[in-house]
Amino acid sequence: MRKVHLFAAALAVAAVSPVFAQSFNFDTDQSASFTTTIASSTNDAAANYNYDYSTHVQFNGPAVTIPTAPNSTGGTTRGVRLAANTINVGDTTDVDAVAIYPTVAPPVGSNWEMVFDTWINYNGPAAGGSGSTQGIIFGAADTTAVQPKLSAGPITGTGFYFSLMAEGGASQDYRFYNGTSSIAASTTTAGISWFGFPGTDSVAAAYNHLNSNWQTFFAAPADLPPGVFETAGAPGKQWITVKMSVAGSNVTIGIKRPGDTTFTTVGTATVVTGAVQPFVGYSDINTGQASPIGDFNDQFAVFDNLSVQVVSDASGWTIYN
Ligand SMILES: [Ca+2]
Ligand SMILES: [Ca+2]
Ligand SMILES: [Ca+2]
Repeated sequence: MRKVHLFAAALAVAAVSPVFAQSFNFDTDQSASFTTTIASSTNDAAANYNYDYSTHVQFNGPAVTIPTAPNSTGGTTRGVRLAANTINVGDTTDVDAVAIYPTVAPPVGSNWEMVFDTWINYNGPAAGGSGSTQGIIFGAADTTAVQPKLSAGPITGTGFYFSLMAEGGASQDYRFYNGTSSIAASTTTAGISWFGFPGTDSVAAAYNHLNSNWQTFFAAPADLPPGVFETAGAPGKQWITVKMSVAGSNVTIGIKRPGDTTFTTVGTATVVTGAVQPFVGYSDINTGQASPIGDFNDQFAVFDNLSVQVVSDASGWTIYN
């Protein structure tokens, strides 16, 4: 009887105490806890780890005011700002991207999750402006040397990642990349299902912001006050919270929109195993740059309140086996 009680007590403790957890609010410069990996032969991407996003002044399009992130406390307004293909004026050499890997140790377990707030900004009004189509990326790789980027052919490394385009400007705004040794840069890779569609098909329609599921999920507001969300079907210019839950080779993507109290599952995917280095990032999808130059200031994503935690780890239970 006594043995049973001890076992129950151990279970209760394990249930409320993640095996591993790491979180960042970026209210101070936490760059020392990250590896910054830039996918650009010309270094045309950047990470600012202590950016005061309340200072952003929109150059092109309706005025934008970025408030404190949904999971911040005390109204703080600092996060990590990622930008790509806007650092070197006139540089259209290659597709640019930047990824930041929290220096997680020990490596994440078989069941883990990453959660973050993100504001994906863009130049121009609803549907964007010149060269506005860029997006966030998030996933995991086998090493921090992997340089995830969009529309650039296979990427050397093992891992997977997802992308969300800011303003629906691509024919495939919701993407999935996955692979061993070479992460396949295909927008129609089997194994992803957005809102349960298209399953194992390679039909790309579900990846477009014009798809009815995305139009409903990111519905256009009845009015369009300046500084808030403005493009139906796309996540940009508002705070969303993303949760990527990994259970072995199964990944679930959940999103909280402004005001949501629970995550809505928007995607499920089958991924390679062995990707133990989580990352978030930002990428252009082509080599061209926005014009005029002032638009560069509007092209970025902010991440705040990033956490990575092992939610259950079979290895931690060996003592009870
Ligand atoms: Ca913050
Ligand atoms: Ca460039
Ligand atoms: Ca689109």
